[in-house]
Amino acid sequence: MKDEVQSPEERSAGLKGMGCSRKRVEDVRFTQGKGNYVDDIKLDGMLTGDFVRSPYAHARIKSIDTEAALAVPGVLAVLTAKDLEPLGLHWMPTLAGDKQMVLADGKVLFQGQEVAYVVATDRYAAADGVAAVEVDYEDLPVVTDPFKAMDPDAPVLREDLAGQTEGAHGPRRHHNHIFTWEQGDRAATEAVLAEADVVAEEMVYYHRTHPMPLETCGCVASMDKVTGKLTLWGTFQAPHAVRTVASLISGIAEHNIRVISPDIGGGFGNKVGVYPGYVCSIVASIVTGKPVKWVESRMDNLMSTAFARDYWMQGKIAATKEGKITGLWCHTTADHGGFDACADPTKFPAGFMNICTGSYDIPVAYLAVDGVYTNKAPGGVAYRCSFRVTEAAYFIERMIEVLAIKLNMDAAELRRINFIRKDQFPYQSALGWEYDSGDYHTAWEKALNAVGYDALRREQAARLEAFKRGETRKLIGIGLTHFTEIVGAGPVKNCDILGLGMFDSCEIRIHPTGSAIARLGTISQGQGHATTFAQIIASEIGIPADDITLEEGDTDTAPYGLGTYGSRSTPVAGAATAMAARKIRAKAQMIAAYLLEVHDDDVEFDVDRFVVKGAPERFKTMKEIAFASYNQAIPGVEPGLEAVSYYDPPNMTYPFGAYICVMEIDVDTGEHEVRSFYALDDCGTRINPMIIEGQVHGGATEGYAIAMGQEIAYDDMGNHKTATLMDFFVPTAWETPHYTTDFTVTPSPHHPIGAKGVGESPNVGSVPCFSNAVHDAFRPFGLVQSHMPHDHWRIWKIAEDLGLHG
Ligand code: PCD
Repeated sequence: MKDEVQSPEERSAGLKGMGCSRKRVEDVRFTQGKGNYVDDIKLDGMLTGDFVRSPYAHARIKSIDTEAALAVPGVLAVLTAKDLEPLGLHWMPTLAGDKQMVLADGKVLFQGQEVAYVVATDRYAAADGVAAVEVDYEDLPVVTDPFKAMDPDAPVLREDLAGQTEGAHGPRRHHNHIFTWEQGDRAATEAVLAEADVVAEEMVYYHRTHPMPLETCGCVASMDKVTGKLTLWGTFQAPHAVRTVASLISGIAEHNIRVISPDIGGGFGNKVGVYPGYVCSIVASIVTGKPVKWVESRMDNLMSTAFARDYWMQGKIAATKEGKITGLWCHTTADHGGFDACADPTKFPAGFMNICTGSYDIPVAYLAVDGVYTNKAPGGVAYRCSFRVTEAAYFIERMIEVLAIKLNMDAAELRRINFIRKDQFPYQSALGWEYDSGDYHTAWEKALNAVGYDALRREQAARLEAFKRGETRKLIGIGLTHFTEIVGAGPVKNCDILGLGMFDSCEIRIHPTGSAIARLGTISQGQGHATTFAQIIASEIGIPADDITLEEGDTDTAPYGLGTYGSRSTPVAGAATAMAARKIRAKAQMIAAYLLEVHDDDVEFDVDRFVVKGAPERFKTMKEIAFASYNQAIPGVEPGLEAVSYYDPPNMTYPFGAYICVMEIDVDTGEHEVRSFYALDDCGTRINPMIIEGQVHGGATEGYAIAMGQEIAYDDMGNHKTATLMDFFVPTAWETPHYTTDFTVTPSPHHPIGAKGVGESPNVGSVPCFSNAVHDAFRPFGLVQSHMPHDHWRIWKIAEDLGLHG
């Protein structure tokens, strides 16, 4: 057989296992238009639901008249809070311990809020019905500024919370206050600040933005009145959690609910939460006895489902004259909109914002976060970052630059002086995390060398001189960032969502002929899980990745898992995959030993087979072993070859990266050109280098959008100003910079294959990098801090304010 003459290296290459840039198996269907998204689902007699949304940001609802709407041909029902109230479904719990109106109950708190749900035979009839619903509003004073929201006489937004001084995360100080979250040692940090040689202080704002997946959120609910079973297809990043929550709030037994996430066109955190559209569609299906589809429009999506960021971070950073950081202080005001619907693990009301000491060895630190209600959409989702890590990274990477200015130091050098050293890992941070592994100095030197840092600084200085001489109107900015992520939630002991511990799972079944199916508790939204997780199994048990089907997202078949967000799939479900595969390998070893008539310990694994130690010509391939497990009675061994693993990670993983951006800025027009962008990522063991590169390109492009133009903006009346793609900047291929990717490999010591997550890293790292480049260009003229997004106008305004327009 050909097989037997192949070298182990050849056999190994044939598996397309870990480390192989295997082509994405998903793309065969995606590139041919054969994906199956929620809106592709068409069921017999299926109805459509659509929302009447509030034009006001804050108003009392005096009446809702549905009569004209019900007369529209094709309209079957119009649901309002009054209809949901007897079912106890007019409000629903949020993931953050708050509650949220499903349909406006007496008042509205943000523009675009769901007021009534129209059910009709098709989308057009539903739209006509929506237009015919008459709502009588009485407008109320609006608060869009989180600081003004805390004024003593600010309007009361959440009347339902009147008199409640205790919130889900401790005492509330004011009627628009949600929580205060404190971490670290305040007294020690303040003492350090008081005595420090140098203290740099700045307000760093990370503006409100939106994940904006290409596919908006949606679902199809189908209640089968005969069997009593509810099937819910939807764009869910956590299908099992949706099933449990749906059961708890609807009272339908969990085994009678089947949740299916079909193909998803990007999630980015937007599809983690539970939205009114899901609840209303389920109710409508129960009421009408027909399947009901609800799919958001682009405006619906940008106006009402999960925004991201909106953190005002006041920082103080202390250092010695030589630049050694001695302490960090941060007070954050978090604008949560009308309801606290953040998607964070329960015990972390500000997510993992306490990773804000970043890549630096900072002995003492203090963080306080105040969550505040305003008349904006709810959400606060971890848009391509593990629960506020991107805010934390932006904060510290700006504070480092601000400190470098104060110290009159090179910011690359300042970072170098303060990095956590390789020998300090596992590293205990001042704000409570244990970083698993890292080698920041090596990554940093590699990055600086790769871009030719010293030469770049010389070029920048020469350009500055030319600018001053009037020979050019373009400045050069060099943006530096070294970020540390925290991904893979993650230890069940401190991470849960609505009480569900954040483990994850994988089940593997080997078929008699040696091919396999694996099912996971996670769900790909474009990341390529079907490609990469099969690669882990291929390397672990020696079955070619091409012979492994990978399935996710159907709660009737997949093992329970907490889903995909927070770059947790590789750290948690990826670990479960390796562990389940190892169970299979252990059983295969027993079978092989039996077949080869030797003791279990006398065979060893070799790529795709077990060989007798010292007698390499005597072996059984995994294919043979698989068949034997189904066709032979093996004493003491159960038939079949299957395993499942539920994995509770002992710690999170801490990927990191060194990013450098070179930008040209036109002082007169405010236009910029990204001349180069270098991204070095360390995500431990790399499963699929090509997919990693794709992740970095995608995440960095989202980061580019956020830093350079994208925002969710409101006017003083709470009108949403950026609810279409005319106003909300999404880069096309035209604007997207060119990226150079690179890597180092520092495995995670506690992960079975040493892998860390990577999907979020490029968003976390690139935003401060782009922003620092803009700031750096104007540093010689005294710019210290200017808020994102750095669109052309805002950059022009920096130059104007600095007097550079003459
Ligand atoms: N990897 C490899 N290696 C390593 C790592 C990793 O290979 N070392 C790969 C894996 O396997 C996959 C990816 O890569 O495939 C990713 O991974 P991760 O990091 O683990 O992650 P995941 O979990 O899977 O995912 C998640 C993420 C997130 S979070 C986000 S936002 C985003 C990212 O992912 N999203 C998305 N990316 C992406 N892509 C796409 N395409 N789409 C989408 O949607 Mo959140 O929290 O949700 O916000």
